[in-house]
Amino acid sequence: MPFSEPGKTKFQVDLRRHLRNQGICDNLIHLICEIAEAGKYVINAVRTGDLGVAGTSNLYGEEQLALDVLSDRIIRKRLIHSGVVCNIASEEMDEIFQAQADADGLYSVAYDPLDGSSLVDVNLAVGTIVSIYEGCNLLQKGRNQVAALYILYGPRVSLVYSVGKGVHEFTMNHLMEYTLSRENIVMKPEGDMYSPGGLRNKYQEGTEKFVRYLEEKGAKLRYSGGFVPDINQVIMKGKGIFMYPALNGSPNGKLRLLFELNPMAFLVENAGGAATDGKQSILDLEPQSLDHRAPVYIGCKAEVAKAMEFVSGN
Ligand code: AFP
Repeated sequence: MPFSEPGKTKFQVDLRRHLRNQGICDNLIHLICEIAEAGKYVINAVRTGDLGVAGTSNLYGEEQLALDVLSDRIIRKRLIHSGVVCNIASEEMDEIFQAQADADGLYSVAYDPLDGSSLVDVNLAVGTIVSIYEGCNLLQKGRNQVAALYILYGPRVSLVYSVGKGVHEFTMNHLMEYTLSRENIVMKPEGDMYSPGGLRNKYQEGTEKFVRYLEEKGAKLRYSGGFVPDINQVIMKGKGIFMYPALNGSPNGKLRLLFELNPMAFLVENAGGAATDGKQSILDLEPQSLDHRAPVYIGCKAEVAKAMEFVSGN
């Protein structure tokens, strides 16, 4: 039974209450609420924290910012103390961390604590991305996720989640409480917006042709360089496509399957969209390693299908 029916005034529905209405187990409700709570400390760090470098680098050899390390520590501590997490993988950690031994009712979490952190010093929107599986195995297909969410730190702080029963948005109010702002979000079958990542002069032929197709049909270019705000724009406007394609010299693109693509593909598919690497659904990719990267075209079904046509050449 949705909380918000057309024409009915929406009373303030908090996250925990909405989760209880999803028919999921208490441990998963507790886990998602703990992650939401951690977001309050991350946004505080983003707004006031040190913008300098941490003096370390991550699994991908990328220089870590102090905010990357701090955000990662905030979220990891919350997960460990939640009591319902078995294994943890973070984009900022080199290997999987076991919070507790395998047992019934536990979950494993892969997360990017502060995606787009290099945008904070120019005051652009950034976000936390979270992928949740039952049990202890984090290297399984994204289709097996039991939940995915992101927290977007923009002009407003919003949290978007799905447990496989629709996609729902919560907005943080003046008391830093998350209240329901959009419920059962559904994307249009096609749209007129595109978000093209990567260097255009490194696009492969199929991608170049696809972008020309979009431009000729008058699609508007919207790209911030932050995966979370760019995907949020596609979901909330209900239209368009984001891509970070295979590039000449980088056949797997840039974005990470476990920490970025699987959770966003889970959310977009649950909102009626699609996500592909150009050949198959992102959610059906078998993760090969923690740092598995893949090309991505994600958004409205029609645009994603068109991208596959151009990219696969048939
Ligand atoms: P950072 O986390 O290093 O800032 O990268 C952000 C990101 O992983 C993702 O959020 C963007 O979609 C993508 O990189 C932008 O990459 P380009 O800067 O190459 O367009």
